[in-house]
Amino acid sequence: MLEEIAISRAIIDSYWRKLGKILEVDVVICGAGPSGLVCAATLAKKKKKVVVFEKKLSIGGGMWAGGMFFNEIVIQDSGKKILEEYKVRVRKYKKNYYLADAVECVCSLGYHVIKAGAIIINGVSVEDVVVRKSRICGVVINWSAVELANLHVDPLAVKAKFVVDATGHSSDVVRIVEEKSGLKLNTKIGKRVGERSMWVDLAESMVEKNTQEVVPGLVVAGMCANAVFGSPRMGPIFGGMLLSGKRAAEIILSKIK
Ligand code: 48F
Repeated sequence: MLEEIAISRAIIDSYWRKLGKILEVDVVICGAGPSGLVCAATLAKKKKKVVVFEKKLSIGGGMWAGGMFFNEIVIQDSGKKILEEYKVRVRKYKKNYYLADAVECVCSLGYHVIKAGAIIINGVSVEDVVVRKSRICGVVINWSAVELANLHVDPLAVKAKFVVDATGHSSDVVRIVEEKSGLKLNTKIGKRVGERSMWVDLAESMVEKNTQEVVPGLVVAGMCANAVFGSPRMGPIFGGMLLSGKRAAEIILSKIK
């Protein structure tokens, strides 16, 4: 016989343990879009303790819907190799243009993130950071539903050696750091430069270079990196996002003790 209370207790006990595990981690990744997911999988494969906070219920960010809900994504040679590492089936369209099913991409990336040992917490937003001695050393989180309902509920904090802003166009974490920390970003103006209009080739070539530690302890990845450094958007091509996620992980791996 199945009991209602046993189900509730199983969920509470297990979630409680999960939350306990993520209070102090090596890396917090903010946002489970393509760049955040690749970053998480790359770090977790190297045995780093990783948690991904995703404000929506679903992971995948802008990857589900390809371009304008046509759920096919385009990638170039460099991105193709990464998708294949994650067992996504890639089809050639023409030289240097490949296609993959958008849903298969998100599911495969998510599967590998979890199997590599990273923990994904969905429905939770990063709403602030913790700063000590001019270094970002954690994030402040709350249920996304709290923000949606405009409730006055205080958040909780999580400690991390590194934080990755992979929140996409909105670059939420960098905005918070800029507004509240008094720290200067390592961009040419010391602040977020802002995203430029679409220019696929330039945007894709810049995103990996823009993937950097912008203030001590905070690395930017994916579309956030282009928004912070003033590069263009690229639309529904995803190679740069995947490469940026990998690059963010490599930067952290080279610095983390
Ligand atoms: O937007 P998103 O997919 O970011 P990305 O990895 O990829 C960008 C592409 O999807 C596309 C593009 C190029 O191909 O231009 O847009 O850079 O994923 C960002 C994720 O972060 C979540 C958001 O819901 C999304 O799933 N997110 C945003 N703000 C927060 C957040 C926040 N404050 N806390 C937690 N998650």
